[in-house]
Amino acid sequence: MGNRNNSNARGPRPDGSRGRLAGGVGGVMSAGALFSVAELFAAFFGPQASPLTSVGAAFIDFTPAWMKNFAVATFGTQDKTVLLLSMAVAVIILSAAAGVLSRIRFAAGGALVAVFATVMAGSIITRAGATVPDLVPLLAGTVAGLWALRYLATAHPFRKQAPAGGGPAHAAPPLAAPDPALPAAPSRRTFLLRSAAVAGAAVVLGLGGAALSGARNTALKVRQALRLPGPKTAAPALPADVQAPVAGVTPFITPNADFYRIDTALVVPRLDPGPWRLRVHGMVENEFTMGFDELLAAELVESYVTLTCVSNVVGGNLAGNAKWLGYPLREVMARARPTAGADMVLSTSADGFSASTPLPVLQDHRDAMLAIGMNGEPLPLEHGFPVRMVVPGLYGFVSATKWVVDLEVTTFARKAGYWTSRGWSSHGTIKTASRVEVPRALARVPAGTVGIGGSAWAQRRGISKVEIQLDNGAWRAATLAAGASVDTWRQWSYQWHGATEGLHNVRVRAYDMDGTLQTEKQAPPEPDGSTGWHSITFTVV
Ligand SMILES: Nc1nc2c(c(=O)[nH]1)N[C@H]1C(S)=C(S)[C@@H](COP(=O)(O)O)O[C@H]1N2
Ligand SMILES: [Mo]
Repeated sequence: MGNRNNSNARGPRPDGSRGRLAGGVGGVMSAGALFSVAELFAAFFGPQASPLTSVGAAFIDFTPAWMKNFAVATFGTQDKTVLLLSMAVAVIILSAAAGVLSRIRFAAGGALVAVFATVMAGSIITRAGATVPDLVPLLAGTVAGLWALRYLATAHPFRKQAPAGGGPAHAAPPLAAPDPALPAAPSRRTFLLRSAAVAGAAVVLGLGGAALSGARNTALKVRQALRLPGPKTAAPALPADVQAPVAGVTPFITPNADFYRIDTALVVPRLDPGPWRLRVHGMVENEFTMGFDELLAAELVESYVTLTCVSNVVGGNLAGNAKWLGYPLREVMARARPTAGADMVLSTSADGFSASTPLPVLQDHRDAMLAIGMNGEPLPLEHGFPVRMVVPGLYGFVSATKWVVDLEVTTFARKAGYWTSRGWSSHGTIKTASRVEVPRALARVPAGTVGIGGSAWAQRRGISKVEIQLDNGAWRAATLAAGASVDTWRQWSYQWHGATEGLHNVRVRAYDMDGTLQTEKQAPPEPDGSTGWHSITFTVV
């Protein structure tokens, strides 16, 4: 024990580059110990008690808007993978720094770990629904991390054997020739063994912790066993020809597994419908809470609605169409009875995301709902299980709150949603959009007749006409597939006969039911949705 207890008091150790390497390795291993032990403990608290989850969430919340926009624009729905990787890199760099420092002066390395732990504690305690006991896993993890740091810092990385007499291993000149007479105290071998032991323990504890919280979480099991009730009013049957007759056009109904996913949740919230409650409050005469059973027993509606993300670029694929089953928000608002002056409903999710929806939109006759079903199934966890909002005509960032738990009737003057406070608009009516899906950009297609097709949307208004332009020629009317409702996208097609060999360009534009032409003006997604006509180039061979 003498070694370990004294190492702390030593001055700088000229370990050189190998010493720094060992310090770095020790630091990273210690971070592994910290996070895995914390993960294990977190299984007994909520997901917010996991430092990985909460730090990740804080990372997302504090990422500057421009960087987030860049991430979504560049990596699309892969943005989370990229975020996880950059977080991993940050953790490795910071923990390696603590490790290197700990070999020079253990107290300094330990202090740095304590600083990191404090920052993580801040990110945990500020999560939605977090309480002080949620800090226990972090505390346990920090103790384990500091222990591992010490355990590894006191093993010498490159001296084959350590000096006798209980003297600290690192007190001897680092590059001194090993003295065969000395007993095998902390040495390179010890260091490697200890590193392997810490790494192994971290992997076992981390995976064990994840498995344990998986087993303790009932959301998946409850979802699997859940039988949804039927709607009081079923969605009208889809016309036979909603699908444009061109192979390769996006399916009219997006299968749940293919539905785009955009949210700030690093770890998908796993809410048990049993204790789930929706709190309705604020500027209302009647505050109340609703449980999941109440929703199941209520008169439900069913409706096809195309969801669209404001981050979608011209021609992009952040849009999806599903048959939703849910309880009308109009009924929720009627029961709450908003008071004069209220003009917005701030919906908040279990993980702290929020969206500002204009109050009238939740009171008119559109099928704005608390959705519990998606294409005949309970909502998939990543699409908001057990309950989310679906509001025809508005971008998701101001309406489609997943894992929703709170509706506050308020005003735009008083409150702002998650993205509004990060540079995006407070309102988000979906803009008319159209895109070419076939041929794919840069495709090579055989000469003769070329099938061209795609989708267009103007939720709430509906699409009345789509036109295409070939090689900057005259605009020609495309054939519209049948429409399901004004709230869904509409497919179009065009058969180009006698296509000649060479490079070609096709451009598309749509008109809504009011006869208003989609604007040609190019605009980026920020702050309230992209605009411009989509065009692609392909080669006829
Ligand atoms: N809880 C929560 N709900 C959310 C979001 C979020 O980040 N968190 N993102 C919104 C955005 S920006 C969009 S476009 C839609 C996407 O819904 P989807 O992932 O089911 O396609 O969810 C909305 N609801
Ligand atoms: Mo979005």
